Amino acid sequence: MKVKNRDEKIILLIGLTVVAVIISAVFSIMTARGSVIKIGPIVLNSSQIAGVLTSVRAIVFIAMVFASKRYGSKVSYFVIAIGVVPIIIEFSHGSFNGIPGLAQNVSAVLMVALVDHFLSIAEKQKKVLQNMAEQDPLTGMKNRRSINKDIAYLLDEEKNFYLCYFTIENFKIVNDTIGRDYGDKLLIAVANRLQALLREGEFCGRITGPDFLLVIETSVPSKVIEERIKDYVKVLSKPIVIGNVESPMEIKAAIVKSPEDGLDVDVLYRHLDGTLSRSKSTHDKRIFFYNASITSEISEAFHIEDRLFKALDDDLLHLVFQPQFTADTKKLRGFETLSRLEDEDGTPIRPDKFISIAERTNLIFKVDDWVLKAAVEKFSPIIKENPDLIISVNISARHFQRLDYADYVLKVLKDYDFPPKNLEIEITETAFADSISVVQECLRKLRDISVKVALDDFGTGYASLSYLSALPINLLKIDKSFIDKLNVDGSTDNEFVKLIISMGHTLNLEVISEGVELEEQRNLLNDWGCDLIQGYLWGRPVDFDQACAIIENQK
Ligand code: G
Ligand code: G
Ligand code: MN
Repeated sequence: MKVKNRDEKIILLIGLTVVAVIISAVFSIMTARGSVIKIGPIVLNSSQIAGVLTSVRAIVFIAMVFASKRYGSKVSYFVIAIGVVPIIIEFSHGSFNGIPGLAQNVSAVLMVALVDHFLSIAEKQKKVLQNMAEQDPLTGMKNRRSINKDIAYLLDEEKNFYLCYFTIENFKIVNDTIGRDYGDKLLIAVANRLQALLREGEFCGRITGPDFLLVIETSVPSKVIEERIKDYVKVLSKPIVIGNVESPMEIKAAIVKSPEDGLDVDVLYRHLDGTLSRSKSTHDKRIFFYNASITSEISEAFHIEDRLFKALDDDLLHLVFQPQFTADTKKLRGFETLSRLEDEDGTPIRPDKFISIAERTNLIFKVDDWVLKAAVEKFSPIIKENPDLIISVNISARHFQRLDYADYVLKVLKDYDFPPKNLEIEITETAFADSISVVQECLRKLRDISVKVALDDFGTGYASLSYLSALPINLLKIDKSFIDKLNVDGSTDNEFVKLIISMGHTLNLEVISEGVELEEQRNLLNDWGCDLIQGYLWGRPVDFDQACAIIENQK
């Protein structure tokens, strides 16, 4: 395409040059001879003809400069110079008829120079704009647009290449805690590290935020490329020191190769995204190659998301309730509300699966709001008869991004006339991963209106004594994984569970054990002072009518 364009330009330039030379020749002859031309009734003398020819020639010169940036002006000067030669010769013979012609040639030179000058200014500006559109202003690297253009070129040329997407996993934390200026400097340092590593056949750019893309043009097998990428990850993962602040670098790399993994920029990026989201849930690896199972996981997630959407619209989501009892006397304390969803053919979709998919989209807000309303609505009349019963619901950590969440809960409770003291909100430790002060504020508001708060899956996350004592929590739920490991003959796991129970009591919290399946487990927990028990031993999750029957049986 490019070559054809250049050929066309050269042919045009040659054509224009011939025209200019002919005009110059006629011009010289006319001015030298002082001829008269008759075209029908029109009679033109030599100076009139010269005027017409000069104007036409000027237009041809301008066209030449436009036709070729490189040669247009030079060829014009050459043609003008040839035109001047006969005039100079005439001067040497003592004839000065050519003076007007000389003046016109001088003005032609000036005009060509002027047009050429403005054209090169315009060209420079175009280049600057083009650079701005294709350069990342922070790091000076190629931006997404530019790198996509290069990838499209490689695809067009049917080259073999790898795309390697590097992301700095801890960038958000660094940026939020140390500051944006520091964050910017960190990105520049990473860009420099990347660029310093580049070899022939490799180029890179910044896609967005802390995400960089390296393109390696080669057809060597993935195993060899993995070694090369390991080198990159090793260098990029070294802590970065700016001023006197050192930041660890948590780098993950996702890789796709073309043509095997895709023949289209969009498909390659989609596979990179899938590979990257797989990498987020794996903590002991840093380099991830795309494979087809990632696509099937993504399409399964799409399917579940679709099903969940439909379920919310058509009321297909439903609830089950798992009883909780006192560990010693098996007195009913209340129920944990758990949501259930089935596929079109009736097979259950695992709740941890659809909940985690809902959490990645904004559907979790709708799911949890629906669950809260449905649970409160169902149990509102029951609570009137059983004023000590506690109904707990699981709430995703993402709700705490809503500063008014406590007000929202209060409004729901009012709408369904449900006493706040009979509601318990279950949260997991991931709620504190983002901003503890916002969560604290929200939990405090909930406690102020007498809603209870339970800390779910305790022991599996980043349990820290300092936040535990700072948070307004009522109940610690010991995760099932610890209960599974209890041993009548004694073990370190036993000691760990004992420790959680006594720590909970020191902090004035009640403690419940989840997933209690065996009488021996219940005995141990009861001996150690665990307050409450939830598990298959005393009750599986049941539907609302069965839950009501359990309540009746207690009386
Ligand atoms: O019983 P079950 O397999 O449903 O629970 C799986 C996980 O899903 C548990 O961790 C539970 O807390 C969570 N879960 C169940 N229902 C809901 C819900 O309605 N909202 C949220 N956020 N989590 C739920
Ligand atoms: O994470 P959360 O605590 O909300 O999860 C409760 C989950 O544990 C639910 O999926 C519930 O069905 C399940 N569960 C509750 N008791 C038992 C039990 O005794 N054994 C097993 N295997 N699962 C249980
Ligand atoms: Mn729970």
